[in-house]
Amino acid sequence: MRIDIITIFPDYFGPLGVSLIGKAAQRGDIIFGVHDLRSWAHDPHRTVDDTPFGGGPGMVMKPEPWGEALDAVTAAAGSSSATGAATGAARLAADGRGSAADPDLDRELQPGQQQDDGPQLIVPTPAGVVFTQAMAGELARASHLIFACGRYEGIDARVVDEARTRMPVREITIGDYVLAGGEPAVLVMIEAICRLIPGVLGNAESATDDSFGAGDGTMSGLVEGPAYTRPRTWRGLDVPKVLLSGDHAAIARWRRDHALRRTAQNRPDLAARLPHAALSTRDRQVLSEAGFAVSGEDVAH
Ligand code: JFE
Repeated sequence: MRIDIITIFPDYFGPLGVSLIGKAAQRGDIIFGVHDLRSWAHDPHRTVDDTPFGGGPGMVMKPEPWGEALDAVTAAAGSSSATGAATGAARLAADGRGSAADPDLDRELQPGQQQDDGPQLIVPTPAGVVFTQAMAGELARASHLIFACGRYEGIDARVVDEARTRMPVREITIGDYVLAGGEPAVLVMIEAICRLIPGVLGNAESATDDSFGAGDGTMSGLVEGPAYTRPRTWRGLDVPKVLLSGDHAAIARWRRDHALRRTAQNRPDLAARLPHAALSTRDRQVLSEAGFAVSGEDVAH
């Protein structure tokens, strides 16, 4: 997968060079291009913002540098350079101008990887659709993602309108809070997406192990229960006995009870969406004891 990021703060993306994602980039499984938007601002002050038409506070990002940046990044990626594993060295190009010179090598398709589907643009904004695990899974199958990081009060709306005439565009929020710009949202999305790319995570099963079977990290609608490791006793606190019992059915039941309890207490929004048919009598009892009103529990009186 190729990932381009356009930002006025390229240094913000240093963390992409470390941990799982840094290693995937070193292997060439992910090719990053981090581009300074000001490279496409041609006045002496390299201006990227201007006052809003219609009035109002703050500044808006000018469309011209964005148009040129997207032209350059879409052209430079070409077709086959976006399709998969690079054979060469790691790239985390913080080049300020677009890493236009990625060699256009023939590359084998990896299992689970599809043909080049061209670039798609992702624009973080508080006005976007909410980023989900399902969306991360879809984007992990893409061959080329371009992230556009706004600042100030956002980007002139014509940039997205024009981009939509030539590529898929998603405006995405990572949650209901207002950041000062798109950069942290892009780091969050890249982490969620890249851990789902086959081969990026050390243990291929781990990305789905964090589920209770949905395979998409959503745990069939439940949050995770608590986890423990050694020592068996720490500061007078014991690991729950059942986890040491070797009784796999009892362990599974205990984990499900705790996942149900935490979901009821912390995420009533998720608990309300649990499919009725997927809940056993025991499940309903656990939810009910955790203070969650299970629909239908008192129908038969
Ligand atoms: C930008 C800002 C006041 C935006 C247009 C670009 N989940 C999430 N929260 N915040 C963002 C994403 C985000 C993304 C991109 C951004 C915030 N800002 C700041 C300030 C109003 C805004 O709405 C600029």
